[in-house]
Amino acid sequence: MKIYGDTISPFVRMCLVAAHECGLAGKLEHVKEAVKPTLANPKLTALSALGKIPILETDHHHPIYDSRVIIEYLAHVAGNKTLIPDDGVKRFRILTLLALGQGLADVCVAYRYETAMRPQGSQWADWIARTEQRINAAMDDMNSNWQAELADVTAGTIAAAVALAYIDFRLPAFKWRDTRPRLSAFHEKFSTRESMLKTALAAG
Ligand SMILES: N[C@@H](CCC(=O)N[C@@H](CS)C(=O)NCC(=O)O)C(=O)O
Repeated sequence: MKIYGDTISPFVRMCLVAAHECGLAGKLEHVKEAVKPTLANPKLTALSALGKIPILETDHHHPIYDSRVIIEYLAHVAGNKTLIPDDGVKRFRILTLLALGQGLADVCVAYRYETAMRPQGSQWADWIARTEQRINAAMDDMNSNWQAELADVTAGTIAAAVALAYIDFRLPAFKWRDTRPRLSAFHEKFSTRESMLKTALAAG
């Protein structure tokens, strides 16, 4: 299997962390492919009309995306039943935490595009303010309402941990730890996992 993308993308990193947690990292070749929001990458658009990363190419050359589907595929291939549990109540709680973590990453990437890549003078102040609120609200929710789920290693906690690491790396002005001690403790512990260390942004 191959996975296309750059670890700086939180969505790519979520998949790489999931691969480690499933014991599949050794079977997944990481093909580094960068993206720009205003330029199509022909290698990627040949695999996915959307041209976004990550894209996984199976051993039978079928493209799979997006990151949520790739994580589910990896868990399926590994026979892993803990990343996305089968049990109804637990399953949908974890999938909702996954949506929260991926949604947080999504707005953070959009915020970065708007504030660091869009030409000065074309930036939309109201959108920036609303997006800051959204980022803070998502982290407040994680800190207040997900304590039980944050104790386990699941697709949900992988998404949360990687989204927070992206904020540390790209949007450090958020200083999110100060008012969120439970989320901070979760992240500190989760970041020591081998899956996180092996995919650390500094590790390339
Ligand atoms: N929902 C997608 C989001 C993927 C995504 O937004 N990837 C960004 C990089 S972090 C990308 O490819 N951006 C390039 C573009 O928008 O053309 C997923 O979960 O995989």
